Amino acid sequence: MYAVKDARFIQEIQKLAANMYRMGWDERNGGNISYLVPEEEVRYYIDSSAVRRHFSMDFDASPVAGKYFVVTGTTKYFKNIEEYPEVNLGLLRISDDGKGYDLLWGYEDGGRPTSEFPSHLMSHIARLKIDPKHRIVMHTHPINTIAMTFVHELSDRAFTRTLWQMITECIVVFPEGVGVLPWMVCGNTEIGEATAAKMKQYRSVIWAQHGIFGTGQDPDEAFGLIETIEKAAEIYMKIAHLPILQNIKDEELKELAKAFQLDYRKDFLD
Ligand code: 2HA
Ligand code: ZN
Repeated sequence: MYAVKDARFIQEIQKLAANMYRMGWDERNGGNISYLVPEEEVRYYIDSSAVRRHFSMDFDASPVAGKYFVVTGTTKYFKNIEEYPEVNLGLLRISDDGKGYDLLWGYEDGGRPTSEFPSHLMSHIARLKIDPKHRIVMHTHPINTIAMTFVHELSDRAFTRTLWQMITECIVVFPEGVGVLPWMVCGNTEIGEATAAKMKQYRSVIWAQHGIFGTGQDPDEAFGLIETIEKAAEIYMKIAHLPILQNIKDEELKELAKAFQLDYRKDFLD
């Protein structure tokens, strides 16, 4: 058996968290990550019968029963994940009945998963139905995306259109658009259900005055998606109050979509 902290699936999350911290997105204990790891990768590192602690949940996660997740710990700081993975991360397996999970490694100071774990699991379940290769959910607090939710209309269509107009690449990176939720209390199953409902259409969901959920088939894809949205939002926040002399027109976005053969949200353009 190899040491868990040498596993690629742990090192990928350490690297991801360090990058997110350096982007300025994850102040203090802000943000959380959950990474679905296939059993064939886990078994070289874990004796799955050696359960350290059991937790119960107040919702049904049976669609991901038996699946393994690396999850950031509640109250833990992203800036410390790189140096102390065994305290700040946990490796869990969802129980066969979907009503709880077993801790197999990590949270060595007695910790537990992020308060947003219900939202993460519900998002995983929603994305896996659409994309069997889906693996990761990340939540973070990017500055300009949050700022934009104060001054911009919050419909999926209006928000997506503005982001698409900010950088030519945007419609290529997220042709399906972005979902947007109004401000809600976080950490509960209600926001989890609202987020997962949007995840049926989008890989990313913005929480007004809070942050963003991004998903993908691997850490790079999810990070790249959020990075692109955040950059577009930054441009918006730099120009929104200035007279605009030229911009990308809907007709031009359509030409681009044609050139790149994009399966995009056609009803989001005029
Ligand atoms: O983990 O970001 O939304 C802290 C948070 C809660
Ligand atoms: Zn948050």
